[in-house]
Amino acid sequence: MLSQIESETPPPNLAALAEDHYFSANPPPKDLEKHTALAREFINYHSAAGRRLVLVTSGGTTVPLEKNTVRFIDNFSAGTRGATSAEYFLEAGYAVLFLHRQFSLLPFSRHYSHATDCFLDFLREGPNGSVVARDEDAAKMLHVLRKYRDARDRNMLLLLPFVNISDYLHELRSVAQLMQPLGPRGLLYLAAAVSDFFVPPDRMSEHKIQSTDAADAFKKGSSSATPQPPAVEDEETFDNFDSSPKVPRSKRLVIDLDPVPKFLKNLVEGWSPQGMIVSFKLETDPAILVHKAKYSLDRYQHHLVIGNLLATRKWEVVFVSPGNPDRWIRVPFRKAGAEGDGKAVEVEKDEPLDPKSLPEGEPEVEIESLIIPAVQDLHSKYIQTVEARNRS
Ligand code: 9Z3
Repeated sequence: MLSQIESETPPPNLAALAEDHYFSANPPPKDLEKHTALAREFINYHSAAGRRLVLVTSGGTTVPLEKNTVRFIDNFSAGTRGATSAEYFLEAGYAVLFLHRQFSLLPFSRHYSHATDCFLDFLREGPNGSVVARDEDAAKMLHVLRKYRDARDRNMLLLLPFVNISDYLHELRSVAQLMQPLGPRGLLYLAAAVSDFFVPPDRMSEHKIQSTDAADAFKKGSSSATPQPPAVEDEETFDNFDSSPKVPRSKRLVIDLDPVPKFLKNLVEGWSPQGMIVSFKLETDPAILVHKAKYSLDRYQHHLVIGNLLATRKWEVVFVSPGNPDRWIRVPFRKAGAEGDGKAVEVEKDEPLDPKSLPEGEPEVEIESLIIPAVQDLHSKYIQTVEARNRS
């Protein structure tokens, strides 16, 4: 009898358990409520207008090593993909909720906030103590400013920042859940470079991790004690220039990271069951990119994986989606060392390009200007399919 009851009990939903555990153990960001209120208003406004809305995630996520964070692990992402994509989504008529790493690139202002030219370089002093754009920059700046103002004035762009991995996941879950009234008109475009590993709160130091034990005697209560160097230092040769094995174990910082739970399944099945979900897959090894993209699609059963390689991400991406052949999207370029009239050409090839065949510097065309119309196309088909299914 007991075994019959047991066999009738549904198996525990592991994804839901992992979600409950993660979100109760990792505290929400302090602005979550404020952000949620802004997102709700923005989403409901566009939902009522029957407009398409895209959540674009952008930039890296930090992994704090201390609760009072002095040190953290970070990644390379500047948010170029996300910020640039947001502009092309606006161009295509989407309302854009831009969930981005604080201080990473933003749509429109990205044209003036990159590392090589400081924004002050674009300005000069005008008549009567005014500040104006430099003559050579004025036309482009006016164009960008008008687009930015138009997006803001028409309430088409909402910017919400996050910093660390746990803030990102809390914000993503809340916003995705709020997007449900949009049905299939909601699009989730997950371009943020999300950390795969983190320090769980129960193993995280409350305060700055100490590099010496100078504070130990003080903390044990003998505040009058003069800190003494540890005896072990006398016995071991300590040489900063030659670590292992000469650096004593007690002097090293060994970081033990747990895997960040993969919440794409929860996103697809629970948080945003009707929205179209586009994830990105980043690799550095060309040999595994397509395989990893397909694996992700198969595992999470969402709608599109856009694969890209670190070295060539501004030149090519590959679309992997169910029921469609893999589709490489490339910006046209002049092949390094190629003969002929030197005109930019589109290379058709079903595998990654050799980075050595690419010209130096940045492409002339932003690849997002090709990615977004292709995503929009798939989104239109997705909306038709879901609406037809809902009608029948
Ligand atoms: C990407 O692959 C983005 O395209 C980049 C953009 C991060 C490469 P930048 O900010 O770079 O323009 O400099 N994003 C997603 C990477 C990611 O973390 N994907 C997860 C994974 O690969 C899955 S959601 O496991």
